[in-house]
Amino acid sequence: MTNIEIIGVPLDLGADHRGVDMGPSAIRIAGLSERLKKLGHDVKDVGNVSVPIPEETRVKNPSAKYLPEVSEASLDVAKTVAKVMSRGSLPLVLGGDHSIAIGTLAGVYQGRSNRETGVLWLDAHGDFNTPDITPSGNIHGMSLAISAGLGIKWFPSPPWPARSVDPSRIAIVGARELDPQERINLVQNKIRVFSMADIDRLGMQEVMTRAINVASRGLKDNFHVSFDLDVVDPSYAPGVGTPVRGGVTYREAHLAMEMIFETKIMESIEMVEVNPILDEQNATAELAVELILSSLGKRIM
Ligand SMILES: [Mn+2]
Repeated sequence: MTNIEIIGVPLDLGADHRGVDMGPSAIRIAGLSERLKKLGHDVKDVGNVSVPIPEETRVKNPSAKYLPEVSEASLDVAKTVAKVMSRGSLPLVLGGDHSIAIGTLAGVYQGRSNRETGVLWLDAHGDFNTPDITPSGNIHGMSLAISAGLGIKWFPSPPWPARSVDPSRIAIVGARELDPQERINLVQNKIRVFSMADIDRLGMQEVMTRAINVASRGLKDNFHVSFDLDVVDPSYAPGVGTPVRGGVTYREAHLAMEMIFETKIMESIEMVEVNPILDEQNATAELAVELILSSLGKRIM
């Protein structure tokens, strides 16, 4: 039994595209809290962090769109996540676009008494751009780089931790669409990327064994899970902001989550980029709930 606290972050400014702001509602409507309780967990929903909407603001810097707004929202997310961890609970953060990870990871860092965490980043993309190299200016494509310490110029410390994630403990799983400069950035920072090609050749079980080892330093330290629903093939997860075909299958996604549960050292988790406007009968939010349940102990037998 785990004490779980659900935090919604209906932010879409990092994607510069409407729809993912409704992600937290869609995931809740799919029965998240009741189904977690049925698994035997103690669940509390702390509600949504309040975030600005695009109608009330405008883009000032095209290479880091809505940066002041995203920074401010991230501070609130960080505070909320840190508070949940200080109560000994596991934060379950619902996005929103993937820029919310900047706040989540800063909060996890604080919750770990200012120690960097490791992270399993399940995503079709690397999210390892910076404002210097981004083709789109959308911060949801930069969140991992910023959390790994490449964002000090744009997210100055304090109040930001210089790094909230240890780059040697980052494992990206399921990548299949990287920007050219982003790829160079990943290589230069020695980030472990397990692409779809690796999953094809090695299988999901071997890839996850290796990825978990990277994130947890051989099961020696807790880690964070950042799950972008676009890692799953669009045939199973149509309701995402930036679908890319050739993703992981329904069973592979569950296997990954079941293996995460078996480690018993997942410390925090976020599910992001569910876009109900593009979804079919809430299938993607439903999948998000199922995957959360697998990561928290649901088994077939
Ligand atoms: Mn992402």
